[in-house]
Amino acid sequence: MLRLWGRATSMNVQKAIWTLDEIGLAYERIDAGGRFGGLDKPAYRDLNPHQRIPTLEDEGVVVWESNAVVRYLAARYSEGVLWDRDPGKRAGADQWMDWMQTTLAPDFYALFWAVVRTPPAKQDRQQIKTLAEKVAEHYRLLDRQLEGKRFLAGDELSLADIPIGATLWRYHQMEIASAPRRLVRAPRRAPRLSQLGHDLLRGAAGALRTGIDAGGGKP
Ligand SMILES: N[C@@H](CCC(=O)N[C@@H](CS)C(=O)NCC(=O)O)C(=O)O
Repeated sequence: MLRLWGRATSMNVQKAIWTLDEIGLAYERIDAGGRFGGLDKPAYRDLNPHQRIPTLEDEGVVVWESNAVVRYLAARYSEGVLWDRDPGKRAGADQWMDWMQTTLAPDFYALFWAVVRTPPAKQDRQQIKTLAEKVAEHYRLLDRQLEGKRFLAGDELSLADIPIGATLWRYHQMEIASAPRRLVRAPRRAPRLSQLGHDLLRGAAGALRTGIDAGGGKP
């Protein structure tokens, strides 16, 4: 059986959980990282030299890096659906996955740490404002991309939506944290993205709800 390592509160693990559930695969998930620890154990390091979560094991295949996990699951188990057979169409979704990791994620994580991981008394409002504006700029770009479409790469859910949708989920968690809320309201200023977030979140795997119920976690 497929085995996924990583706590359900991690945004990167949630991408894998969402993909597994979206495809309808049976899997076992083992809590690791955060308060569960275990990433420094030699057995885990043998699986994932980077010692982060998620890590996926599938009958001798081991994949880490969340977006690589999403791609692997789609390619192996969702050909013609999440894994478009047309390389051009697939690239149309794939580019947004790389954009998420290289452009959105650095600013997004910085905002998350400034807002959620920094106690309110130590929060730097100017820093939060600057970071929130950077994230808002990224979300505005996504909003433009969504013009006339239901999802980021067309009218069907694609590989693009899962990593970016996971950030939206986490974003909504940030809003319910004790942060200066009005500083971090990017999706509200991006109505199409907000709608996408709403649709994705409504349809997203129950596991993502487990994440929010458990009160979030490190990104
Ligand atoms: N680029 C990596 C980042 C992996 C990462 O940093 N994962 C975090 C959780 S989201 C982690 O392992 N943190 C250590 C911990 O949870 O103990 C990916 O996308 O998989």
